[in-house]
Amino acid sequence: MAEQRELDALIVGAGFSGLYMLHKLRQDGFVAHVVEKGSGVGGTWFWNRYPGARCDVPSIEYSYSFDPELEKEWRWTERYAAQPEILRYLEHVARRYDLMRDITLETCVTAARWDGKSNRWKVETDKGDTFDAQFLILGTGALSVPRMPDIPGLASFEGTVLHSAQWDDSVDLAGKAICHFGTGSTGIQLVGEVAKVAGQLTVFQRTPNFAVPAGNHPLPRDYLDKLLPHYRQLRETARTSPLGWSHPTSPGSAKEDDPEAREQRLEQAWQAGTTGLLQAYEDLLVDEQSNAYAADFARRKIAALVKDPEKARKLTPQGYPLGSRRMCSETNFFDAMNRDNVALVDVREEPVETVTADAVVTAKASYPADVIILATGFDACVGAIRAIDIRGRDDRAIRDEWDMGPRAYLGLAVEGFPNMFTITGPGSPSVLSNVVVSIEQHVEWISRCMVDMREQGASGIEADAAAERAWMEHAHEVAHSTLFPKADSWYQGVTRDGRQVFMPYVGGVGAYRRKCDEIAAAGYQGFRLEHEQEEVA
Ligand code: NA7
Repeated sequence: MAEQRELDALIVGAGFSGLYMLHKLRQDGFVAHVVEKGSGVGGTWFWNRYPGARCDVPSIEYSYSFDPELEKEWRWTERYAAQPEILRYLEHVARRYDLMRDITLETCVTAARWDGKSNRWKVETDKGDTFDAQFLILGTGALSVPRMPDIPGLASFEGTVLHSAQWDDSVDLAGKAICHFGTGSTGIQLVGEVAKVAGQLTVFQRTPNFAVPAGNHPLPRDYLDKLLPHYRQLRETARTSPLGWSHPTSPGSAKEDDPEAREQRLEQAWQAGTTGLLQAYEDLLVDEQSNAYAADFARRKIAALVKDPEKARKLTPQGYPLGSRRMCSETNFFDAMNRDNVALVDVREEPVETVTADAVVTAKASYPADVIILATGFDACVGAIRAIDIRGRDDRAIRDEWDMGPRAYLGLAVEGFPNMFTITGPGSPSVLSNVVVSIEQHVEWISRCMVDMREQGASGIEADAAAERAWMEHAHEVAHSTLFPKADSWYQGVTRDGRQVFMPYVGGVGAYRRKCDEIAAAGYQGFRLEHEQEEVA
């Protein structure tokens, strides 16, 4: 039955963001409710159930820190948790804090309209529910709207099409002819698993990515017992660090080390797994020459890991700095490439002409397919927000407002959209950090803001246009002082007129937190607060 409710806050999404936001607001005495599209909680970890799905941030850090009791009772079994374990953890959190009674599942928020007369949001869902809320909080995730590629003829395919983020585990892949698109973090994990069961797997790659062995391993039973005395300190280190995790980046410059010492340090970092390589020297993401040393090292590793020189050539990234596109974490991707049942097609050299009822056809060959897998990514950072018809002051639509690239103050609030908060929105560290740390920081900042407003009798808060502009300029400047913008990547949004806009904030998690805290302590500098008797619009 359709619901109709008055709330302090309507939260969209029941992933890491929405679950903690609900818990925190309840603790602070607010009436909040979550609306979630999935049939269960978990967000990203609910949807991305493809074989091989795994986090590449250590599990003891990719977890909530807000409650030391929760930390004590959850034993992660692997250094990098796989999707089922993270989903179980989030389900446990939802039960432990009795969150489910305030979560509506299998429901999509379709529209939200700011009513300037009442200073409240009117929110609608696809099930006909209406919510009247003082605050609208978007915990919609940066990577939650799957991107479907524009492959000619795909609609005429008569086999099964699976997107990694909408996986159907009832599809049996054993012995099948499979054509797979996409070699980002997801594709690299998927290919490693699918290769083991497929009859024939053909991987269609557009841009090769740097991939480093994950170095995953089981955690011993007593791991947590040994960690507990230091866990709080480790969390504090993560909170104040540049990337949101405790492992520090090594000081020094790759170009200033002698070749032997450099090789040794890069080897050690490679062995540490995943993003360790990027933390081998502190200048790898700002200095082209230093970066080139590390990139060259990674290229030599690919040549050593992949037996067929032609495959190795195709898999070797060229033309962009290491780390300027998301570094991938691989477990058996390069092994898969060495298997006889795995072929690699570089679609830049051999473009796909069409998909037929049972094959993918290029100028050179026809590749049979029972199943097509699309690991083709997401409408990153903005997709899930733009999917909702959000109307702010004067009926302004966020879809149109962000046509020329997303704009937001601190990645938290948008001018023209009072009392709306975006958890890990564009302009905040979000995808360039341990996102759980960034989520906790945003949730705590938002709840503090709501408590402060309640105490001051304020009914509305809105980012000031000049403060928002200044923040975006600062974020742009910081991004352009690094090598990140030198690559085409999903970190960059594309505007209506074709410009690229770098979306996450690269200034560092710790520095960003300090800035947000200073702004709050200074009475929400850069925001306009409205008090009960005034009208916001
Ligand atoms: P990504 O990193 O966006 O990867 C998508 C991949 O799909 C990437 O290799 C794309 O190539 C490729 N792609 C997209 N369209 C096509 C077509 N038409 N043909 C061939 N290849 C195509 O998404 P992921 O899901 O892997 O990872 C997203 C994040 O989720 C990840 O970084 C983690 O943070 C979790 P392109 O690079 O665009 O040339």
